[in-house]
Amino acid sequence: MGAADDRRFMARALELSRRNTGLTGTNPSVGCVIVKDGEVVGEAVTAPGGRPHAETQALENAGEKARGATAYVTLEPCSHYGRTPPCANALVEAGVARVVVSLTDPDPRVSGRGLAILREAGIAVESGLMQDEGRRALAGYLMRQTRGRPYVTLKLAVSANGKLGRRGEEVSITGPDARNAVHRLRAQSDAILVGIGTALSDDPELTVRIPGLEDRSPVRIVLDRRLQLPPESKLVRTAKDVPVIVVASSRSIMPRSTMPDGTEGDEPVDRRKALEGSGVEIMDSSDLDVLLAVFAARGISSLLVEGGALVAKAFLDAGLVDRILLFQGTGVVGTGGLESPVTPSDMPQEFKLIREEAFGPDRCFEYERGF
Ligand code: AOF
Ligand code: ZN
Repeated sequence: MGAADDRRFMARALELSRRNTGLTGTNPSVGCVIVKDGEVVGEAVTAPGGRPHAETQALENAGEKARGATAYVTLEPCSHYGRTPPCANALVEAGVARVVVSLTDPDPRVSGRGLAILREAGIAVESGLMQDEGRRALAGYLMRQTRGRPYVTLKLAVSANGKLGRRGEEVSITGPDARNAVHRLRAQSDAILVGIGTALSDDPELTVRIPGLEDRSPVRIVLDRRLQLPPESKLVRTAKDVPVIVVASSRSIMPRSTMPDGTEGDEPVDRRKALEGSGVEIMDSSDLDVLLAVFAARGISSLLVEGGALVAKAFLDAGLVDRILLFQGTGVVGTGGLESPVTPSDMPQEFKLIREEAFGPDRCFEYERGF
């Protein structure tokens, strides 16, 4: 088997890995493919919840055929004792002849020891195949492990002339295919965040509404400095089903926002009680870095920032955006249109275009900043 076969099987392992993104908790969603004489004899992805790991399941599928086989794994097999013995030991015991991995595991309990166990047992080990794809597939896990914060995706929808809509009013920028893609994106995220401006003007529910994926709704977070989120909003009304966190702050994380009528609303005294009574959790924080560290500590590995312009700018200015998904519709927003902080023709140079996709008449541009 040559290099092209190695890539083909690793691509398959990566595809498996992406299937459970967002479902494995703080555990990475790893893909494993076991190949004997050019044929796949076992394959698996980390189970929802994080256990069992991919390799143990793939070895179980392969049975005796694993002897002398090659295992392709998107992450270095583990070397620590969890609910089961380490995957590295399981591969040794199964008599696998060669192991090809994409990435080494930054978990301090593993980090190189998994590969060492394999090598010491005389297994041929190669590491680093299709690393870029591997890093993308495991971005949330890697970011949380190495930086102590979630991997942040900023999603924006702009009109053909680069506007985000109008202040205080919901404007349809993209069509149903793009909206569907956004719902799939939500299903893969641990949490989704908007500013109070978006919450007030759009009254979004921020849940996943794709048949079969409804139970994958992420935690919903609103940056709401002065607790302006109305008790009758969809977010608050559904807070007992899907968690809502409102981030209040004594100092401003963002510039002041106003109610749609231009006032700043009532003082937040009783609103705190009302929100809490509806099942909303209130956190106090004035610093985005600290806030993201708290989210990571609570197990949030991937965060989708969905709007609006002020929040997007705050995250960009703080250097906290890892990926931008820019949907562009065909319509033009005329007078009163809100400027988008980034557009396809005005993108900070650290963000590189890695993908472009059509959703019906709309386009999606994906930009990534390496980490
Ligand atoms: C693997 N294969 O499929 C996954 C791995 O809580 P535990 O005991 O499951 O350990 C979590 C760690 O296991 C996680 O931080 C990462 O190092 C590794 N995940 N390893 O061999 C897998 N999901
Ligand atoms: Zn393992």
